[in-house]
Parts: sequence; C-alpha cells; structure tokens
Amino acid sequence: MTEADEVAEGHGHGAPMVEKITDFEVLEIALRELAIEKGLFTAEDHRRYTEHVEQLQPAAGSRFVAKAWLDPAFRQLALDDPIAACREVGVDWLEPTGFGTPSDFTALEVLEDTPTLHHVIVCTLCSCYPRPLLGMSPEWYRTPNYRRRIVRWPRQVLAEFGLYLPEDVEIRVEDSNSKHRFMVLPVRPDGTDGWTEDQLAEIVTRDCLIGVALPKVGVTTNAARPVHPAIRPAPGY
Ligand SMILES: [Co+2]
Repeated sequence: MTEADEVAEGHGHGAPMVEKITDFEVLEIALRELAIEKGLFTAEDHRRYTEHVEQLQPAAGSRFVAKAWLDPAFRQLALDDPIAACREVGVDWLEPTGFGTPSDFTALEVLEDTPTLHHVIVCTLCSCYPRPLLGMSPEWYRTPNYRRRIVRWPRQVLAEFGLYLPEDVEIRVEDSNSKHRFMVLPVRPDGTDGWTEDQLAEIVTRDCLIGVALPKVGVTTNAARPVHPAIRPAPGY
C-alpha cells in the first residue's frame, strides 16, 4: 500500500498498516507453538495465563505494605516468608492461574527500607519484575536506559524521578532475575498516624514498591514518566 492510500484510509503519516514483528516475537511464537504441539500446555492454558497476567495490578503490593506497616506479626512474616505473606493478600505465587502451571519465579525477597537505607529494584538483563504482586512493569523499567544507569548512578537516576535522597541515606540496588524477584517495603511516612489499611494502601504506589518514589501523604498516583527516544539509539531499540 502506498502512503497516499494510507492517507486516503485515514491512517496518515505513512504509519504501517501492520506492526513490524521483532525477532523476539518470532521466537516467542515458535516456542509457544512447539510447546503446545508437544502438549506442555494447551492454547487455552496460554490464553488464560496471558489474560491473568494482564489484569494483575499493583494493588496487592500496596495492600501488602499497608498491612506490614500496621501489623508487626505480618511484617515479620513478610520478611521471613514473603511467599506465605503474599497469600494473606490473595496472591499465590505457586499457582497463579489455578490450572496447575506453577510459577517458576518463586524466590521473592522483601527489601525493608530504613531511614538510612533505601532499596531500588532493576533487572539489568531483561525486565524481571514481581508481577504477581505488582502486575505488568512500567515501560521505563524495561528500557536499557534505566537498566544500565540505575546500577551505576542510582542517586542521579532517582533524582531524575524526582526522588532526592540525602547523602547519608545508603542506596542499595537489587538486580532481579528469572528466579529471584524483589519488592521494596518503604518506610511509613509521617502524618499517617491512625490511618486505616485502606488509607495507607492508597499512598503506596507502584513506584514506591519499585523504589523510585517514597510514599507521601496526598500522593496516590505515579508521576508521569514520558520515555524519550534516544538521539542515537543502540541497534535494536
Ligand atoms: Co529479567
């Protein structure tokens, strides 16, 4: 189809009619079709799993933190056996779909912040993320820009998110992988005395659970983070 035809059809600006498929997508389709053919799972299992993952939200992670702030016994459980603690907020890492395909990323660690220690998570290799608790990762989390720079210049990168930490706060960056996932347990902010679990959960945004923001009274959404295209992008991005 020529550009003129596209404009005539209302697409305009020469936008392609079909999105270009990447090498990774080709690989995913090939692997998936092979696995279905070999009977490892069915196409229906795959559909249900995909839909299950797509509807996950950070709400479970927010609830997890609010409970840990309010209940010292739950907080201890969260640190000692986070998988068990997750079940108390309705998240079962071992059976995410209910059709017997256990999740293989079952080593979860909750990173407890203190007034002098701050954690932030990354997956330098790809985009591993505690999805059962937080849902799909934000786009910036998957960018090479974030993955490369947060480990080298954490203080500067956090400042780009609007999080300026004093020099006496140590920053620890934890690198996730296919077997090991992390979630940050931030410090409960001042001004929340007497708050209910619901009120507390509301200020624990996704960004707080990744460690690029701190919970703050009155802030219940993530700051907008446009992803700027690189001027000279690396090949493949
Ligand atoms: Co990864």
